[in-house]
Amino acid sequence: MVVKVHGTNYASGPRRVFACFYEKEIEFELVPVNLFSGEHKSPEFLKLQPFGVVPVVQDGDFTLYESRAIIRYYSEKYRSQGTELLGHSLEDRGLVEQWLEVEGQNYYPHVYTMVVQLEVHPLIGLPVDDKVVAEHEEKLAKVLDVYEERLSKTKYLAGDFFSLADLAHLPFTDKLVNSIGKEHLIRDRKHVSAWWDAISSRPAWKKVLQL
Ligand SMILES: N[C@@H](CCC(=O)N[C@@H](CS)C(=O)NCC(=O)O)C(=O)O
Repeated sequence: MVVKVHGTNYASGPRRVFACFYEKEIEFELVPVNLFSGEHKSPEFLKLQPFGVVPVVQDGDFTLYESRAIIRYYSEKYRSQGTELLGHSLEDRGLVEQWLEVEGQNYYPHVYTMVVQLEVHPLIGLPVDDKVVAEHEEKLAKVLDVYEERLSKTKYLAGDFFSLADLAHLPFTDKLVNSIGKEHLIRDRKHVSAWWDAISSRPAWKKVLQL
């Protein structure tokens, strides 16, 4: 059965799910949700996702939201199909989970705030608060120093294998590098830069960008 993904081809949460589905070779259908007209706040959509954000997936009778929960679920469900994204041992799995948490708790909040300021505010006619951008850039730089140290020892975050932890970083790192003019945060760090080149050149991610 084809999995329905309610979302958009340009939003980062749905893109995280598409990247996972392409890696795992899971067939899906994009059900477009118009964020600009506020379709995601409509009573009908709120029945699927009560917080009014995308993505949401519908797989037969099963409905799931939160992009990181979705990618964890499908990586487990289709463990033996497509790319193995959870590692091969329990310790690998522990490290995948650790770096998934780091993405969600330490990395994403700073990049998200910068994207809202530098990309979303100009789109909707709000001023950019340079002080907020600078504060989050400084905090993100410290987080990336930890990544640099880690990636000087292993090719990918959880070890020498590509995993869900790396994949989870794709949509917002793409924003950093290609949309909001903060590529230097990645390029100034030799190992982070090589890691970004390795993960962003994967065919699955290239397909997401072409969606
Ligand atoms: N933690 C949620 C975040 C979802 C989220 O913020 N989605 C954005 C698009 S990437 C959205 O729907 N924004 C519309 C809004 O906040 O009104 C997830 O990862 O699924």
